[in-house]
Amino acid sequence: SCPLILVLGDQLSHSLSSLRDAPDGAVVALCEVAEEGRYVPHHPQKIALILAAMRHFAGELRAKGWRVHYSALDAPDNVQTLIGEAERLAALYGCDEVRVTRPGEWRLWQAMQERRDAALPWRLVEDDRFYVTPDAFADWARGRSTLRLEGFYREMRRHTGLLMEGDSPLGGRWNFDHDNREPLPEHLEAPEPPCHRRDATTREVLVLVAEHFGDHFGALEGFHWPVTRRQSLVDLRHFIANLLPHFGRYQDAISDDQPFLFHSRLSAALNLGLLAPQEVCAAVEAAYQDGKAPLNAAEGFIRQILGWREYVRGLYWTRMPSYKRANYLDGQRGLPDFYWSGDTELRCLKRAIEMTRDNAYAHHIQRLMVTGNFALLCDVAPAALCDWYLAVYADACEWVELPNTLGMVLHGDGGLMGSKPYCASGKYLDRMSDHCQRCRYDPKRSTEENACPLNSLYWRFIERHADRLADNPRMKPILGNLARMSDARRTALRKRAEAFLATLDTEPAYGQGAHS
Ligand code: FAD
Ligand code: DLZ
Repeated sequence: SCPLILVLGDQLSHSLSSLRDAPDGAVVALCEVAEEGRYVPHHPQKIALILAAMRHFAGELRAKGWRVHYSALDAPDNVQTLIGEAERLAALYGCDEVRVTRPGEWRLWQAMQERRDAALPWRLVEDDRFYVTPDAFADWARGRSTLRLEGFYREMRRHTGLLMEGDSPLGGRWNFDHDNREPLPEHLEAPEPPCHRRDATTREVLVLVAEHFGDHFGALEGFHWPVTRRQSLVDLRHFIANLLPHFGRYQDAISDDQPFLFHSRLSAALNLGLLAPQEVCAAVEAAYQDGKAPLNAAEGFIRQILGWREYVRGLYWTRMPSYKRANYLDGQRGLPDFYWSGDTELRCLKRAIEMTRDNAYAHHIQRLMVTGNFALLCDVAPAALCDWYLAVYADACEWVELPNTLGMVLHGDGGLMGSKPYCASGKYLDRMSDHCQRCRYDPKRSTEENACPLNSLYWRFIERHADRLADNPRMKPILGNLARMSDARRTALRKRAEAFLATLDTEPAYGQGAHS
């Protein structure tokens, strides 16, 4: 007898805990199943990335001597769910347990936990590819009234020694955000991302995905994700050599025609396990120490991975499953239809959605301050927005998507993650992007027919939540501005916002996501 080791599509690391100390004869299973492709309508590039990476990883495991069973999506006996297929294979190979590393979603974790004492028991092992385990995060969180990133991040810097000089941060500061808020200068162009060769395996997957998931939102043509560790390392080297030096400075910039700017595009490779966060942070620290990147860039980047990425994962595992139901600002609107087409006259949203469609990617500020901010100002229901973010990005895994969407974008957790809602008017977009110059709406106007809708929506949002936000010291100046506004101005803003909202076609409002 022997275990069946189920390796999921985002567990493609040779150091994976479930593969450690496996007895001779253990069978490793990788299963392509329709259910994982459809529980939200994933972007075809995301599905192609995962299946191509799984197929390449299976090949590498075989080459290392593992006994591997690979269930292809169109295999006739495939039962098309992860649990069902693993149990079928365990029976087929006479295995006495299914072993799996903690999955990245509560949905699967719970289903697996429920089978711990079944006739064919499932055994979950901790995923130690992160800096912090959920238990260690829970220890840190215990007894704290707020769980802000900053405190967690400092502790992580001390713990790892990254960018530290003894007990002090290099450069004397923990945070160089102040230097990292420049819009893009007019003629600065970021280098193109590396173009990876599509071998026969990848080409086969692209055909398969077009056939099975061609009805999902998203274009396949521009697929250029790294599908192996080797290709991921090419992307990492490209980032360090060509992008990191500018990363900090233009971290918050938004461009009408450059989708990637100086961002790394490493999130998908990291989340699938093709790269380890530790090696990425070490490479960035080394680039700083070799004088190849300034400190504000290195610190800004390391904070995203050592700080935000670990922090949101900790929150996810300590707060689920109730976290997913939180809706502090009571958003009830369905998702505007144009999130699935880009068919809107708001230039910033149009471009962010088109880039998402073409690349299965939008950078952080587009996610937070364009598609996120608009949904926040329009009271979109968290479940509707979360399903969209989980579907459309190649890097989307619920452990990282949910806290970012529900917590950071929608303030749905009432301030656990962010000390105030990240709401912004058209002025912010005008300052940080070049969209407004090409938009039919004017960011400097608020109530006229050609006024940027974000301006009136912003004040409607502040008015609607004034009571909830009154005790928040960071909201006081904005609430003061609202209080000083004349009644006539307030009414005009409210009217303009309501008139705009009435023109939005939305999916039916719903309180529960498709896969809740
Ligand atoms: P870079 O800008 O180059 O940043 C470097 C790395 O830092 C990223 O690769 C990522 O691993 C990490 N990182 C940066 N910001 C965050 C963050 N806020 N939380 C966690 N890690 C971060 N990231 C995902 O990996 N998967 C998601 O499903 C996801 N959903 C998001 C949804 C919303 C609404 C928002 C606002 C953010 C989301 N993010 C998500 C975080 C972030 O936007 C992406 O990690 C980033 O845009 C990926 O592009 P990049 O690799 O070029 O990032
Ligand atoms: C996202 C995804 C997709 C589209 N397909 C598969 C698949 O066929 N087989 C698989 O093992 N994993 C897939 N995944 C990733 C899983 O959805 C992911 O492992 C869980 O959501 C937990 O993070």
